[in-house]
Amino acid sequence: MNIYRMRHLSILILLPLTVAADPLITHVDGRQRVSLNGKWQVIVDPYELGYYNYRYEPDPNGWFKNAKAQNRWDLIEYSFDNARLLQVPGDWNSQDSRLYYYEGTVWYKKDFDYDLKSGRRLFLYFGAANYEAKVFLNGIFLGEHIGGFTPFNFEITRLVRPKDNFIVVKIDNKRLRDGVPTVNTDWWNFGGLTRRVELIDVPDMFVQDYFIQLDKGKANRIKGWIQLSGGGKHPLTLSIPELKISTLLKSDATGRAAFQIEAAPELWSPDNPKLYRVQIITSSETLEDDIGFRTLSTEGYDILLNGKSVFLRGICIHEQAPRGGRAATEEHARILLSWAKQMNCNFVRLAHYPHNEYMIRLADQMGLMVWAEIPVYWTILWDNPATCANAENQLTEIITRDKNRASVILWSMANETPRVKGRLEFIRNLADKARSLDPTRLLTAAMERHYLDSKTQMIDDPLGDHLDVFGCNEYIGWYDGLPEKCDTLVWKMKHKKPLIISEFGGGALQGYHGDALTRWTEEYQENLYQHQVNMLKKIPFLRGTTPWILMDFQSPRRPLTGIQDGWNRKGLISETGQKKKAFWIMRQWYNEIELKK
Ligand code: GCB
Repeated sequence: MNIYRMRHLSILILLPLTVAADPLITHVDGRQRVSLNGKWQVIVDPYELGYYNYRYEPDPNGWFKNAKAQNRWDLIEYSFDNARLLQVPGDWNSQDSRLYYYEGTVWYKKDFDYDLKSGRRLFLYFGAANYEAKVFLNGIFLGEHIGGFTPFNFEITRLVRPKDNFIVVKIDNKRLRDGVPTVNTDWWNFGGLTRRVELIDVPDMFVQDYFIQLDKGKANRIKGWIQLSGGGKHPLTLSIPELKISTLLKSDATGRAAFQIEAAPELWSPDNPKLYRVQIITSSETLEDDIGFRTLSTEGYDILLNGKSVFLRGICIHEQAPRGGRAATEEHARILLSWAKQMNCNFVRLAHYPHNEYMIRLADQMGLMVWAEIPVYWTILWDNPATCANAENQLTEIITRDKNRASVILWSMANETPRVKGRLEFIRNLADKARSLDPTRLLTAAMERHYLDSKTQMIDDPLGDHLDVFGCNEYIGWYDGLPEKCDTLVWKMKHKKPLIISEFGGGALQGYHGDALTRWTEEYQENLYQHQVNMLKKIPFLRGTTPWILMDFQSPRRPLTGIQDGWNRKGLISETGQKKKAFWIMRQWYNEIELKK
């Protein structure tokens, strides 16, 4: 493959070229692996001194060489041995107060030994690194990855040695106008190795990836494919013991085995989050995963889960850890999703980018449906082909990672994008890509409450033509009038498609009390939610809501003065875990909806 040739070339000329990651290995938890989490040595490098020389050309003796002085007179201006330590997974901003608002390059280094047995291959896997990562092993460039929220891996079979390996990663979280997201967002741009790092040890021929779900709309047919690494015709077995399925398959010349199997699984739903142990057995390994089966479709205004209309009792969630920093651990995921359960949710919108795989796995187990999203947020450079390719790549990576999770019901293409030239083509291209990779899920985007014209006051966005579900953000009572405005509105939609109010809400500082007209008090927020709920109850085609947002989150758009103090205060729960009054309004409404089911 040309990637290998390019890598070889880059070793020869010693200058890092652009090299993409190797095809993603999915379901890393099911593999033989060794964690590289823990303390990494880091050097902060705002001028990218470790990468460019003084003519701003890539330096073949950059810091990825991990050079050490051999003599007293050697001039080497950096040393990982004397560097600071940071915890991985974790962002750098929340771990060192000097880096609180730092955006730029940080070099990470970790040593390891590894005894790779013959007949095995080794991959270096990153759950995510925000935003651009250049990865080196033993001084040699492996490749780079762009995009802060999706996994990537590099094969290191031929480069790894039994002792004294060192990985160096240059991570740069500078915001870029042509990036995805772009420079302007309402969340903090946490930098670093924000998710786990692992060595994945697989046999020569291994199960690269698989898609095992119910056929679209068919509750009695499991359909999909298994992809082996490399091509070639090999026998393999797909087995689901509990369903008494054991099907012999054979891969084709490309290493892919497509199948469809008649079956009658118990269906996954929030009330019954049933998962089946699925086994893929080849001559060299048995890979096991827990997979749920359910159908999804829309009919007019309805979202049908397993053929029945469902109301999505949801909440938006940022990947924000309580008390600060990027949520990085399974424990963080459990805390956030348990709060959603306490509110009686059956649905979560994981805004505004792909969240940690822990979230999706737990949602599968806890019975929470998921809206998964990519950071095509606000004012992306719609006409820039590289921006488009970047968004498409992030979408592909997240669908690749999560396509076997029953909890994921919606892929969201974008959030609050302006109706400008190029935007429609950009997002339509993403929707086409999503459908080609995964024909089973519904597609949506969070749009806005724009009227077709002021006379009819009919809500419209041409983007809705290309999606299955219409997501609409609105801030009536906060940015848009006072809470009473909710009482005066009549909702009309051009699209006869299910509507989700994908955001509404307002800010409150937990513990700050006053009357219902005083901004930032819990009482204002509570009153706003009361008016919102009364309005929402009257929208006949509403099929779900995800208020903004579960917990307060860090955002540089929220001035470091007084109440907000660097935090978006629209959470129903404070960053210290205290519930605000509005939390109980939502809980009560969701209880009522559930009782009426
Ligand atoms: C929005 C955005 C969200 C913001 C929120 C706010 O419409 O989608 O990312 O954080 O408003 O609080 O203003």
